[in-house]
Amino acid sequence: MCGIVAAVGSDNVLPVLMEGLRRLEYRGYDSAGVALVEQPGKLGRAREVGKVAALEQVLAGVPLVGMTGVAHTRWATHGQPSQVNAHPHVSGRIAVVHNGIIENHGALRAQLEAEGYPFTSETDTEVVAHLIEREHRDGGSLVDAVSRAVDLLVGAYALGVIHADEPGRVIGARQGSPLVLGVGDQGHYLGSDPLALLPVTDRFIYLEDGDLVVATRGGWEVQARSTEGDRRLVSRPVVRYEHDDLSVGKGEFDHYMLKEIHEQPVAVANALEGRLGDDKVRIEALGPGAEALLAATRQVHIVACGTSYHAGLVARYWLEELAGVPCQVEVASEYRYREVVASPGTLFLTLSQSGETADTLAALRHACTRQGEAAFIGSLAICNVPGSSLVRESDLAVMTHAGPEIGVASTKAFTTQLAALMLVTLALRQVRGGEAGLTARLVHRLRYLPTLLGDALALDADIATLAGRFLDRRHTLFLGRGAQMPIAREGALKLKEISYIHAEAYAAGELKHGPLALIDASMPVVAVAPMDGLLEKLKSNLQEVRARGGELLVFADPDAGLHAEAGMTVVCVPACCRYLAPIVYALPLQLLAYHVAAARGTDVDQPRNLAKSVTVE
Ligand code: HGA
Repeated sequence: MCGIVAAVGSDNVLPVLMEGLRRLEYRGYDSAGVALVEQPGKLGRAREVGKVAALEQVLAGVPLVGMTGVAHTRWATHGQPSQVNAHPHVSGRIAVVHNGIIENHGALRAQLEAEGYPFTSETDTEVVAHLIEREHRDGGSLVDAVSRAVDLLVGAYALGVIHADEPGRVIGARQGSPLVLGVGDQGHYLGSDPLALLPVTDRFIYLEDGDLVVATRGGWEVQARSTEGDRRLVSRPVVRYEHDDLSVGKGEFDHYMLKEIHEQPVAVANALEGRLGDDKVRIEALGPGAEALLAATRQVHIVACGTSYHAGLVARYWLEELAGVPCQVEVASEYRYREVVASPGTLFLTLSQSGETADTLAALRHACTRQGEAAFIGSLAICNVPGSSLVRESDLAVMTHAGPEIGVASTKAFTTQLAALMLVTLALRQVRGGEAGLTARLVHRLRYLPTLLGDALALDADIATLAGRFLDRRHTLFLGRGAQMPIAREGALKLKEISYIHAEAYAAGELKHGPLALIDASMPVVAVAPMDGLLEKLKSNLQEVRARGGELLVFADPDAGLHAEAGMTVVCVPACCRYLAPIVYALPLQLLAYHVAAARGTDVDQPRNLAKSVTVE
């Protein structure tokens, strides 16, 4: 999703800005731009559609030099991807970059047009540039003008603002979209993600909603809105970033996604590290207050988006069966606008790779406002990014330790979320006095899980061969039952997001209630068939497909009694216990999606129209 980088230093900051943009490329975007104060009174700007490399080419012809600047990668929400819509947007001698959505942009635009401001783009962002210009026109400080301007905005924003007459000063503002201040020795920086700034600093201030920041070469100050509504200087902690740098590259792999698929044994081992005792989960290792929070839990609401939502759907099966805790799972974009009824003792559990997913954060805040009703006892976030908004705003955060995930299509973030959810499930089972024998067996199997995942990855070459069958297909159906149904959904999501082949997933028992009508020889059907109590039911569903000429690709347990026959290909997945099977079976489906997409020649790591870290609603 959109990325912001801004810098003020004692040397030309263009290289810092461009490196920052390159580091944000993995999030997906459609255009890029940069603006610098070249000399007092003079702004230089370059914008280009497409990749950062295209912007670099423009800059090679017309180099910009300056010690103060803002830069942006845009993922269009308002107005098509085009040069005129790319950020920075300029009004007078002010340049602005923006992440988020200004919801009242229509009314503000009409007002500003009536006042004579000429609009050159279709974006919501341009109103922000003109508003700041209007508020600054009659003098006063730039930060006060930004403050007055943002008070007029409804919606979400992270902003970076520079003024041609104020070299040596960058203003930032945050409301609902992430923004950090990087504290460096050679200058100060703004970034929508600390990863963008790691070459120049590992010290960050995570700005809070309502904050304004003024960064200069030698210092910074943060203003927060007080309860009386005015702004006051506040002190925010400087936090050292303790995460691997993403500059590790793709290594021997063609794409980050394939690398991340293959990192899963290590990533899941890291997610489990230090959290398993001899026969139990070490609840204290889940974080301070975990035991008390889980002991008070009578029900769980899981809220997430996309792949994380699928992890939540798997967890519902675990939580109800293994911990006896009622659980509901919902996509955050619906939950946040619903009058949710929660029974007393409800734990609000969110899942997000980045911890900045706008809908999930809004759902958390929505649930927090309802804590007054005493139904919600607290919030637990399962997240991959330390210091992210979700982590900071939740009562308890269980980190997944997956390491930076660069591919837009989530893989290792998903399986590490599942590992963390299994830990939370077993912890709940323990505090509720669940039978200890099964807990101990599952703890032992969790220790063995990374090895099992390594065995599943050995299917890579076979799956690459099978992928050829999907290349010219337009539709695919994925089937699963029980806790594998969300895995089928995740398999379909992976395939559609990176190969652009339409894929749907169904609980196999639902076939006869509609989707069976789609089945013919041109519709491949992918099924997941581990050893569980629903295997025989699933086999009957597969027969229903075969009877209609559907072509089956089944990922099955070696002892499932499923064998290759005309119209059915069976790929044996390493034998595993039914509770952990969703984690193991996720891998072959990821590999299938990857190889189909790679063979179709799509942009696997940055699929069209999609973005990582979905910071807009
Ligand atoms: N609304 C702005 C910025 C979009 C954004 O933040 N995307 O992640 C635009 O459309 O330019």
